[in-house]
Amino acid sequence: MSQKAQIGVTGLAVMGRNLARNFARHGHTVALHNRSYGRTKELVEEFGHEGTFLPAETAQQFVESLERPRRVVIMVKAGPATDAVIDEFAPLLEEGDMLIDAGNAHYADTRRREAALKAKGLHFVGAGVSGGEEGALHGPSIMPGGPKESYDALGPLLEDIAAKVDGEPCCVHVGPDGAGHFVKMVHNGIEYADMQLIAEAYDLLRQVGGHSPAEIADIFRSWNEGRLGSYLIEITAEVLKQVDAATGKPFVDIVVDRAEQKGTGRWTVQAALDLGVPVSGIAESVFARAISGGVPERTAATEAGLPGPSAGGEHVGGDLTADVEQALFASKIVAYAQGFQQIQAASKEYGWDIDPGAMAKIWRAGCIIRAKFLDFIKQAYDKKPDLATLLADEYFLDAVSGAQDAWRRVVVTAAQQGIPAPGFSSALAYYDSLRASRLPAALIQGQRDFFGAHTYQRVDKPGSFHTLWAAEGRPEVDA
Ligand code: NBP
Repeated sequence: MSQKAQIGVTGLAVMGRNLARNFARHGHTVALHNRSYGRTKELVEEFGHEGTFLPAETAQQFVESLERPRRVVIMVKAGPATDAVIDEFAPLLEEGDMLIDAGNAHYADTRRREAALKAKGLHFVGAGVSGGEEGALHGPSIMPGGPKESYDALGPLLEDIAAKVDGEPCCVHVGPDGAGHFVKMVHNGIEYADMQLIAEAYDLLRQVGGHSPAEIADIFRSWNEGRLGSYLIEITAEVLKQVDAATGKPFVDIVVDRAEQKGTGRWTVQAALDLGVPVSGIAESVFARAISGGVPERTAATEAGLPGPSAGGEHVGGDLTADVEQALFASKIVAYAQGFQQIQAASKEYGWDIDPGAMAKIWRAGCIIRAKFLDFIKQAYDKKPDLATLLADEYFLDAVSGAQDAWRRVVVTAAQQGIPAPGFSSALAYYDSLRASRLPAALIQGQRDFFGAHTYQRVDKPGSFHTLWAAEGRPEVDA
């Protein structure tokens, strides 16, 4: 075969197909492969005119059609399929070639695969890709991990097809081994939190404010013009204004109110627990979905007639819509602050040296959580790369302190009216915990020392101490 491809894609379902087309549309010759040849054939028949494709029926032909170092993008169902593809391709590749897993892999799998392939002289790049099928075709946000040398050979191609903001690509080398997939996972966790907070805002505007879905769509549309401007706010307005053609009812009213939580949101919380990072916003959003899907429990609660508040009451002290906007913005800041803290903790744990500002930069377009305020996150980390929490940055401090009275009113109204707002209330609790000069953790340490001799530290002198709780006078000893 004379003509060689700069890059190849194996796995040509919706994501792989669109990525391959995106590379071709940018002038790259793209080798194509899929387990079953039908998808490869279909792609060439339907979209062959968009660029230069080299379809291959076998893995061997595919590998032979690639220039060296070979760049093989794997876009298959995450999990055992990825291992199957790696096992098939690794023996056909040569030293310095690259396998790029662009699926939604767990970062621990990516670490394992990278280590195994490194031993064989191959580069393995776990690349987070966000933006769904539209993003894959028109410009996703790309979060590649793996060895830095592989980014030198691969980065320019990825940057070519990535989304752009002011000409700058939403793609950067995140860090070694699993760093890219870790950041993609946290991105998805933040997405969960953002969606939950938006849903709570809608619920309050509907149940307390008495607004119709169409009116709330207008409110979201106006918020989208301001500091909350983001893809998720924009599509929320679209979903809320949608009317069901069959019944004439608002679309949101004909959809079963059970959300799924199988994937990366859950992984984010599991990883956060291991790292000891309180991502309460993301956790609440995963749990809220789990509650929504808990049909037996919800049915039992309805049948038992769990009562709501005896008196409803009004939202007092401020305009509900303006207050909900403040609560939403403040809670969103908390969710992002927690997500970035998790990225920083993992970066430290695994020695990834991730630049948090660069992550905010590559999320500004192409991905689901693209939002205006990511510019401010980028600026915050540019000013202070080791910022302990975003809430300490001037912009976010001002935003949250300006929002806090409204935020509290919203949480009070939700509690008084019996409307679940776990995202808003847990974000507020996190904010109050961070700013507290004393936390009741002191009492917990006392309890732990009482029943388990776990010791405690004193506020007035260094060292570890234990109180002899059973002894007369309960003397304290150095532990
Ligand atoms: P799917 O996740 O539905 O996977 C289908 C592809 O995997 C087909 O090409 C299929 O080949 C191949 N495959 C399977 Br299944 N088992 C295989 C095996 N044992 N060996 C070789 N190939 C195998 O495709 P998708 O929806 O395009 O998603 C691809 C990846 O992108 C996934 O990891 C997914 O999580 C991720 N994703 C990301 C986003 C995003 O927003 N970033 C959105 C959607 C998906 P076949 O044609 O022969 O059956």
